[in-house]
Amino acid sequence: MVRDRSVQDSNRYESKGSRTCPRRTDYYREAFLRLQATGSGNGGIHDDRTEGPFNAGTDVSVGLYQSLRSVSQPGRFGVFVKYAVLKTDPQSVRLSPLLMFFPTKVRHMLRRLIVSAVALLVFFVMPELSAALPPNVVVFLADDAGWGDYSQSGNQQVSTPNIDSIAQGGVSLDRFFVCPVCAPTRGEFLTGRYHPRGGVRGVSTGQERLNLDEKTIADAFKAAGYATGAFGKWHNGSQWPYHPMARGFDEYFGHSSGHWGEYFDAPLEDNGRMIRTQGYIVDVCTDRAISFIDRNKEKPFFCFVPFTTPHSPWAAPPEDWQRFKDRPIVQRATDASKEVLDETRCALAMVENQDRNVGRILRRLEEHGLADNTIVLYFSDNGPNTMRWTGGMKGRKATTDEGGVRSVCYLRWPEELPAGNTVTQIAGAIDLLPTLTSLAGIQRVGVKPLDGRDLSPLLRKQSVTWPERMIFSTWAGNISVRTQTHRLDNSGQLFDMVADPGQTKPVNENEPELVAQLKEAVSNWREEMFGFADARSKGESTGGKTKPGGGNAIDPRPIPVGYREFPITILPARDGEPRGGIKRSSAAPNCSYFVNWTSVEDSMVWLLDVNAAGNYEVTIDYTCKVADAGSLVELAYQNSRLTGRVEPGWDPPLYTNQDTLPRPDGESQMKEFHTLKLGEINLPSGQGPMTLRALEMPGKSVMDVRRVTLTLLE
Ligand SMILES: [Ca+2]
Repeated sequence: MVRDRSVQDSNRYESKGSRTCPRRTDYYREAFLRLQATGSGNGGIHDDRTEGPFNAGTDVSVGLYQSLRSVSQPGRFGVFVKYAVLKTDPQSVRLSPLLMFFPTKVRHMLRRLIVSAVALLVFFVMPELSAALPPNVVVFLADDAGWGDYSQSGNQQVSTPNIDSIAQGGVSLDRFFVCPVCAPTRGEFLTGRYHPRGGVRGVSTGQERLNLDEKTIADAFKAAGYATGAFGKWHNGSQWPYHPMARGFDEYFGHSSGHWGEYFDAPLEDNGRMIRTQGYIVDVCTDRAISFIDRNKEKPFFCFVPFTTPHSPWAAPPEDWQRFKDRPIVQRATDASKEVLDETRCALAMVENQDRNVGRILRRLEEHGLADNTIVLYFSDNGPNTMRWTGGMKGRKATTDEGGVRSVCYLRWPEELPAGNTVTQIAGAIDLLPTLTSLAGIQRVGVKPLDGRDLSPLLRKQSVTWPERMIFSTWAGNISVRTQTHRLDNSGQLFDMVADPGQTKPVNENEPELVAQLKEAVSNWREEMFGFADARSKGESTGGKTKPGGGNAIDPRPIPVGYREFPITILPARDGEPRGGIKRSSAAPNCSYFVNWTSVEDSMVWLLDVNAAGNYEVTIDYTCKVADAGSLVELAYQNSRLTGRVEPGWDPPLYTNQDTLPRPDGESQMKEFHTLKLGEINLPSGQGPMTLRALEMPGKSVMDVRRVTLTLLE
């Protein structure tokens, strides 16, 4: 297996032509060519089972390959020599015919001597080799943190030394643009392409899903032999094969929804199964990321840590809130009249908790001796979720103004990139896939054209020609476009972002040509993304193309069910449609549950696409007033039916231990749901609605429903 992998890697690495830094296999090959020349002078080490210079001395090669990861760690250099000598069969060393007259014993000794000499030589070139190891990658992604939420940005009300250290030890991308909301930014990070191309059109009800024909950055790192894991909020599709473990991640822990109602002792998904955790959600997800790093420290890894904060609910750990609850807020939002000071305090308290968790991971990289050869990236997915300090920029989350789409972006790689570098060229989330794959010297997977650029020449401070570019932002039918110097906002006003970074004085009259050029660019971009060139209100027909984002209509793409490799399908209320009197527990569907089920006329529906026909176990996470227990419910899909009773009654109070501040109106208070085993149903393959309704309702209501889970049985 190991040998196969080394050969695969040789092909993969070899095909990359434009690297500025030689990678593992180049050194590997070079070392062996050198060693061959130094060996017996007649082929050196040779393995007759394979051909070509690369495979010569395969066993030593394997030893070298396996040792490359460990040599970057102090005190482990000797492992290689021992391993190579033990591993190599001296009989595979071909000696010069001139030496053949020596007795067998002497020839064997000579062979062993050559192997040892080769091993020692490789040992001495190891320091050089270690510099060429593929870097690990750790990507931190904040949720709803604004550009202004860090001390590095000049916010004196918050202290983020660990996050700041990434910028100080590497590169800060000064004008880095993400999307106005969460799922689109994640889609752009994953694909290097503008999110409408990949079908990401909203943040809930299935609209957040990234089309299955898109390939992700994790696909690329996984294909290159990296261990890959994601720990936190996913938000680009929950059900397999939209699930992160079908999008290039070997493992996944967190929640795949747009927001989560429990930040303390949260129920979270552990590789497909819901489990109850203990502690604060960011601490818990960081624990899992650290465990992943510990388990994979011997091989290259790609560790994605999409934090769930400071997205609401307003729930900060008590020790962080204690520091902030009475803190004066003196740096205010651009529109200070709309700032809620306690929300600012809570957001910053959550950012400080996040900073502490970034520090835990950075320290663990140090402890493993991996810090120098690990690319660490930190950015956020949109502007701040409340009006708070943004350094004077206009806009917040969900707007296409500068403050809604500008994020910090810090990237360090101590072994390769100069520290303290500020890149002033505009850049964005679309650039991260081409940049990270280029830095790591790996190929991307997939052939669809990228919108992003490889920023690595800028990160390396190389002098390159860097053509002018435009970066587009869109949400809910609004589009703005940024050049290096200007922004045309969604209403067609042009701002000089150098002279007027707060977008206070339109300069349309002074720059009619630029206005016309950018308006045309927006029109073309809209046509390319959404299928129509004119600005129109959201919700209108788009002739089958991706609609502009916004709204909570159920996405028309059905929910895939029934894959042997991942038999569990979770159907949250978020992705279902309430009919009759049934309502969502909150206006934002993401962490909602169905309530007000008070009639046998009511139903809830999920549109499914059943891949594998077969028997499925059905469970329902529910609550039900004790007096109302005993309803007979029916789950129906095409001609299949399953009925069962809702019992026992289970009516816990809403949690009271979650909130530092009252949560936003659109978000539900959560409670402890109980899992009802409804039974087994045989589902035929194909598409159609799956309906849950009541046949008998002895009390005043049926139940509240958080999720239905289908598990394909053997
Ligand atoms: Ca967000």
